[in-house]
Parts: sequence; C-alpha cells; structure tokens
Amino acid sequence: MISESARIIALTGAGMSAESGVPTFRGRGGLWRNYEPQQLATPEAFARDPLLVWEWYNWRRAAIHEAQPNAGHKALAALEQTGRHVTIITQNVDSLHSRAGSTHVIELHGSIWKSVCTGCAAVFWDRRGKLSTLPPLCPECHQMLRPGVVWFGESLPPMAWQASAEACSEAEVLLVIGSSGVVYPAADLAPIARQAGAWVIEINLEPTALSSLADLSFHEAAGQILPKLLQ
Ligand code: BJW
Ligand code: ZN
Repeated sequence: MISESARIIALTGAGMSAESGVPTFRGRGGLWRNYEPQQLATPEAFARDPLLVWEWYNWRRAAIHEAQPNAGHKALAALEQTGRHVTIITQNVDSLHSRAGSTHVIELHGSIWKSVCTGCAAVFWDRRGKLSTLPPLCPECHQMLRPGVVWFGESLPPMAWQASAEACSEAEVLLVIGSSGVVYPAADLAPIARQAGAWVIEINLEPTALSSLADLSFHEAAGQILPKLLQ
C-alpha cells in the first residue's frame, strides 16, 4: 500500500511521542498528581484554577524540552525524503515531527511553546522549557497568558482543520499512529480519508475506536514498527 502511494498522511497522537518520554493522555502513565489530563485540558479548569493548569503545562514543557524525536518520527521524516508527498497531521503539541525533519506538519491542537494573552490576544513563542514565573503575564497589558493549545469545547485553528480535511480527501494512504481516536474532530479525518478511497493503516499498542475502520492494524510500538514498515 505504501510503496505504491505518492500521497501519504500520518495522523499522529500522544502514543507517537511516548517512546520519546512524553506522557500520553489516557491509560497507563497518563495521570498527573491524581488528575486526569483530559480534565485539565478545558477552559473551565483554567478559569477555576489557572495556576494548577499552568503547573501541569510547565511540567509537560520540561518533559518535552528534554525529549528527542524517536525512531518513529525519524522514519516518517525519511519517508518524505523518498520523494513522496507526506503530510503529518498531529494532535501533539511537542514539535517533535518538525524536529525530526518532516516539512509538511499540521498542528491541529496548537503548540506547547506558544502562549496567548487572555486580555489583548497577543501571541508569544518561547521554546526554553520550564517557565520561571507562574502564571506568566503579558508584557504588553499585564493580563494573564494562557497556553496556545486547543482545549475541549474550543474550535481547532480553521486553516489547520481545512488543510487537514482537504489532504485526507486526496490521500492514498492514511497512517493513524498512537491515537486513541476518541477526540473529535481529529478522529473524523480517518473516515474522511476512507471515504475518499484511501487505505487506512493503524499503528497502536492496542485496538482503538478507529480499528474497525482500518484496512490493516499493527499492535506494536510506533518506534519499533515504523522503521521496519517504511524500510
Ligand atoms: C502507543 C504507544 C506507542 C501508547 N506506540 N501507540 C463528536 C462526538 C463527541 C464529542 C465531540 C464531537 N465533536 C466534538 C466533540 C467534543 C470534544 C470531544 O472530542 N470529546 C470527546 C472526548 C468525547 N472535542 C472538542 O471539544 C474539540 N473542539 C471542537 O470540536 O470544537 C467545535 C466545538 C466547539 C464548541 C463546542 C463543541 C464543539 C477540541 C478537542 C481538543 C483536544 N485537546 C487536547 C489537549 C491539547 C493540548 C495539550 O496537549 O494539552 O488534545 S485533549 C487530548 O486528547 C489532546 C490530544 O491531542 C487528544 C487526543 O489524544 P491522543 O493523542 O489520541 O492520546 P491518548 O492518550 O488518548 O492515546 C494515546 C494512544 O497511544 C493510546 O491508544 C495508546 O494505546 C497508544 N500508544 N504508546 C503506539 N509507543
Ligand atoms: Zn496582553
């Protein structure tokens, strides 16, 4: 399927970066200080206790700052080097695909290195890992900053969503890698690609909500199977 295809998409989730040491959201290793991460990734949690939410993001900033792209990220970057058009649509906020060398990366849920002012909407980028003062304040208007990511109930960046849906409707192969497939609208991209005639290949340690839609499932770690598969 892959060797005969020129247009390939990888839709990636937290499991893609698990082998780089970045914690996933659900399942084993997902808990942080007894909180379910998906309960912290909401505007309501931030309104209730911004410091708690910032502490969680600061902990993740530290983990992501230490992390290196793994063999799976590198294999996807190498696939692009073979001359195929490879689009990475990632739900991850860790920039590890770009750091591995992939050049067409769509970040559906924003970036951990971006902060946005809750007062004047100014955008700030800072890739230096942990922030020293929490919560961070806007240098322009002194209101609180928030992480530049997409929380539950918030819209995805419209351009990123549009580009993703368009790419999926033209894909020949969609690899769904390391995602539980329960968060929408990202999970809708698999049926969009399937309906457009793409092969759907799933790579995940376990069966997921998207397994029944896949033509082929590999229940193995992404960093193990991707280099073998793409070779
Ligand atoms: C490995 C591995 C290894 C481990 N190798 N595999 C339709 C139906 C029902 C609900 C909705 C719907 N449409 C919208 C909704 C509401 C909601 C939603 O989806 N809810 C469901 C959970 C029920 N969606 C939204 O609110 C979205 N917005 C939206 O739709 O806007 C329109 C709207 C506006 C107003 C009202 C309603 C709608 C926004 C969703 C934003 C999600 N944000 C987060 C946080 C991002 C920032 C951050 O990083 O902090 O995104 S939540 C979290 O989940 C994060 C992830 O990107 C996302 C997906 O998780 P992912 O990546 O799949 O990770 P896990 O942990 O779940 O799974 C890891 C997998 O890896 C597992 O399967 C492991 O087995 C596997 N694995 N190691 C291979 N080595
Ligand atoms: Zn401001």
